[in-house]
Amino acid sequence: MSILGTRVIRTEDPRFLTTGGVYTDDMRLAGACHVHFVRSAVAHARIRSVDVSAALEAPGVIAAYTGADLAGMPVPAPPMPGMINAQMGQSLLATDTVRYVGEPLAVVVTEQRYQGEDAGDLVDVDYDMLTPVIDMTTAADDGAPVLFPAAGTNVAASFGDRSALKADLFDGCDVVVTRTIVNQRVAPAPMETRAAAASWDENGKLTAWIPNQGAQGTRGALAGMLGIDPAALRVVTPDVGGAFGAKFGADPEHAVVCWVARELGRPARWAESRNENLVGMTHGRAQIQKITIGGSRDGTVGAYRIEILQDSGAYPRFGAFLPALTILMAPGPYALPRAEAVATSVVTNTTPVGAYRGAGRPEATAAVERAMDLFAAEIGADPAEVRRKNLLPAFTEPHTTAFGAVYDSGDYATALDKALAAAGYEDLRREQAKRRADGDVVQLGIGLSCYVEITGPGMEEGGPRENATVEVHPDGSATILTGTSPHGQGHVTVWAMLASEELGVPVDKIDVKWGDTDLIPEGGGTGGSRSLQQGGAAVRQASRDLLDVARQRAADELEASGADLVFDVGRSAFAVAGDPDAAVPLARLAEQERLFVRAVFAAPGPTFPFGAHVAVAEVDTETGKAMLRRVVTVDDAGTVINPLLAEGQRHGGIAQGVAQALLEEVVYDADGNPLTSSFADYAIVTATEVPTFELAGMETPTTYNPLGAKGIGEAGTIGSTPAAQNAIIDAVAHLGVRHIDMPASPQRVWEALRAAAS
Ligand code: MCN
Repeated sequence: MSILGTRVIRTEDPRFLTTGGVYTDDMRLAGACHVHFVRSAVAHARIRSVDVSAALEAPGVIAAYTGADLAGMPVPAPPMPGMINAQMGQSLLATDTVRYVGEPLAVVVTEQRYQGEDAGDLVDVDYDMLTPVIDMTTAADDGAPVLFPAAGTNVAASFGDRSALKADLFDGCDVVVTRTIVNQRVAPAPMETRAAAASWDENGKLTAWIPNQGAQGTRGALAGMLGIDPAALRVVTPDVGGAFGAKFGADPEHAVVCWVARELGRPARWAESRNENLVGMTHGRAQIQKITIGGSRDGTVGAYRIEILQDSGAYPRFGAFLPALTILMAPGPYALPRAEAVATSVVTNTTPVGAYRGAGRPEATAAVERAMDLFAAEIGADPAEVRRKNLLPAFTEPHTTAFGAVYDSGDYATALDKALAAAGYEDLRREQAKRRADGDVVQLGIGLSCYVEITGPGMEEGGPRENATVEVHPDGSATILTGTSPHGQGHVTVWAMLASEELGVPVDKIDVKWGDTDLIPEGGGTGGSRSLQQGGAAVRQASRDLLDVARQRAADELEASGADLVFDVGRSAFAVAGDPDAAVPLARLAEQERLFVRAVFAAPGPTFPFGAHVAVAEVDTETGKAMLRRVVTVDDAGTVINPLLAEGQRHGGIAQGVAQALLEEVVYDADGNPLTSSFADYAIVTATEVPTFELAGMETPTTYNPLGAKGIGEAGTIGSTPAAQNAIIDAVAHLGVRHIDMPASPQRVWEALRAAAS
């Protein structure tokens, strides 16, 4: 029986549950000093002076540095040069201008960590205040203060041609609805905050321990910021306590820690506080979307347009590029005869925006799913019927959308039907009708969302790819080296399952290594839910290639022809066909000479998982309090290799997705002061706010990799947000409410009810 598709329990967990993980902050580094960042207290100002003299006198202080000390360091252009305004790079420490509260502008270096907290308070910064730009809607206005005078504009990037938008796009539509909606800024808030430890050896080689999503990408980013040859840098990834997209590459703080270690000639380390994390780590989402949808009264959509405004924060990072992904996925799973999308990314005096679980695709789904509900409400139709009417028919050959996405395979209507059936949709509508008729204080809402998303995108020439090395040892164990970088996804278990399936080596005798650039110089890391379909596929390929090498060795050993040998997975041995006693185990073939193979799997393209979510909410019409009662989902990620892990990914994703709909929001005041810089103010989701999720199964394999697998890591986040938001709005729709922005806090719901009543 195949091990694939079975619920193998995570082999990672015994260690986590007994001795515990070893995170960057746990790395022992003899003689290390501690770096403490002094961060801007204001959103926008010229720095008149930074006086570190008092800090230098404080106990335990070894050194203090300001932007002036690092002035010679490179200022890397934002990522995706050519698309993003190259004049908007960030110095490692702010030199003349600070552009957001929390921007690092100086460091104090101390013997003990606590000493840095105290000494940092003694650094005296004299600011010359500038008018901040906080509201993204006014950032591009004439006369708005410009963050980067050299750029002469606050526009970091534009996507699509606004002047080409068609005036007649909605001609012929019986009904046209338009609405501006907010996809609010949220914080990734991983359990482990950012950290770094750095040490240079006598030959000038740097080793940097950093929690990240891909050591190779981190090495490239770090080398760029330090102006050193990547070959002179080894990045090691210790255990990582969650990343959610925000630990890709490297941040200025990581480079500063490395710089300090070189400057002082001793190891240096840093671990940020929760407070720092909430203002210092990139945020996610942060879009305002103007959506317009039109169609006929029978429920057929004729045209759809989305105009996106993206807040990139103070320095364009991946966030400035997010709208490109939103546009790519704008039509979702629907066959929209006419569709248009444009986007502008602006800089504001707020924390930079980066990737956060789903990165651009949840924003696309939220927009089109709100549009479907607005349209359905306008024509008085059932939202499920409107969706079904407009979904693309099932396809097995690639389908190219108007926005250039090539969907590999899909069966969206079946996903919707399965989700509706699992939820008992008709019964829910009956229950809703009854409560409405009875005028109950607590009303019931049913929210739907259909989604398709892109996983494993890659800009590499020749398509996305990943490498794996598989080695069998003389003692019968095996080692896998992978270019992916798990931080909670369970690759150790699944990569071992994949190799075990081919080689017959038991899962618990397979060691999986990643995240050390000396050991594994190349790799794409983990993001975009790419790992299984590319990294996992590489493990299978390397395992099969290894069998080819081993077959030849076995043939020599058994004095038989390779063609006459069969591989007996149960015994992990080659045997002569028809003579099972004439056999040689793989382990023995590794005795004379190492038995290993490195393979690169190249995918023909990204894959497009899809699904449908149904959320059921109760809303107290007197207080505005919304409670999520059920979340029923179908998330089709092709062939599932380990259902336990895939379901775990769905659980985590759904929780983070509904959190955006219900609770989470990064808020600034008008001066750019963050109002949500602790967990007392940033309402991160907890188990209390979510029901037990009901997961229905559906697997439509892809032909893009031999596993048939698509990504599952972000799907839950993408489908659940609009389902939960739509459910809350649906609960009060009969009272005249058409839209409530996220998070649907009691205050917002209550205000919407008041506005509808008047
Ligand atoms: N899997 C499977 N069958 C499939 C698809 C996936 O069994 N058809 C399994 C895989 O073997 C793997 C897991 O599910 O163990 C997720 O695989 P995949 O969808 O390939 O996603 P990645 O491993 O590339 O994970 C990335 C994704 C992203 S982009 C974010 S953001 C995210 C997420 O994963 N961040 C996470 N899940 C997270 N989970 C944790 N605990 N922490 C994070 O920071």
